[in-house]
Amino acid sequence: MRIVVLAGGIGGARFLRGVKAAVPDAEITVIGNTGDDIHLFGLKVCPDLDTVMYTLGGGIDEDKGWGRTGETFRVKEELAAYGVGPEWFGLGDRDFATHIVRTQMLGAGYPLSAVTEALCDRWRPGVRLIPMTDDRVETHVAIEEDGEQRAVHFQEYWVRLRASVPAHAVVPVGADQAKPAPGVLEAIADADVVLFPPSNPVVSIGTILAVPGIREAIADAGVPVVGLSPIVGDAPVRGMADKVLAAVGVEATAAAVAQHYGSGLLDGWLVDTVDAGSVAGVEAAGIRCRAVPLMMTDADATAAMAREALALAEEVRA
Ligand code: FO1
Repeated sequence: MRIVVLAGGIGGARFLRGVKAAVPDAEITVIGNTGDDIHLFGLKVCPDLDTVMYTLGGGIDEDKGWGRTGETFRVKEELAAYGVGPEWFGLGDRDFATHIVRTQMLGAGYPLSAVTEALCDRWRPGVRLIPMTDDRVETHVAIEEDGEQRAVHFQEYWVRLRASVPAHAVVPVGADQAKPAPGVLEAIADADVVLFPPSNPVVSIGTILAVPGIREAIADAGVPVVGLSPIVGDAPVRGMADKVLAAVGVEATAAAVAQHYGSGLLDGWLVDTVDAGSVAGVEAAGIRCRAVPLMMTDADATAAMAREALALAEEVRA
């Protein structure tokens, strides 16, 4: 079975573990969000690609959900001693090596998709990980801080400001000019099923869908497209998805997120059992919906979620 998964960072990476456990023989292609990418200290950092790579490759810091396990921060401390920041973004020593290799290869002319493949040669994540595009896309957030409006990089909004200031707009700068990376459209066309993990629908999956051609390819693929709600009981399972949903005028409910994707894209939607009351409304909007446990508390629970998503895909296909 060929499965395509659109993935952001922590939620997407953890769900992917469940997919691998549920269908060990599947050929899984992950289309990774690169809108969170940031240039720091002259280096290209790709948080979501790295989170998927480290999580599936066994190198992730399990507590934080990002960065490397057993990490130290000597380089960051030395940079701070020179007065060089930002101090609010935690790049560890081991992680730095990844960004150095990536930046060196990009400087030598390799596209990000080829660089990601090379990095994955070390981590062997057991999936094919492709960035959504080789072109530069950067998510910016229009915020209001100290009475002034300005646009900041998504990481500044997310990590420095902890999404605590009002966000008026979320803009994937460069997405409209970006082309899907090699292999993205082919993987979608060849897929048996497309899954949207419980990732952020605006800044993760929304950014991937903003690359011209990807949304259309998924809608036209003629295969079941099934998503899992990142909102449980009217709050994000983790992260601050509610803040960016408000910025795009979408209510933070499982049903509203399904309708935000829309029946033109989504065939099936899983909500948590606490949101069972929203199933009828989602179905009325033309999206097949089931209520199942959606908390990724451990490996078994996550694999069960993946199995439910694939079962719903089969129901839709029949
Ligand atoms: N998230 C944080 O909350 N604080 C950090 O200092 C931080 C550093 C960081 C470094 C490398 C990396 O790959 C991810 C990192 N993240 C950090 C996670 C990241 O900012 C976001 O969670 C994702 O971009 C959202 O998907």
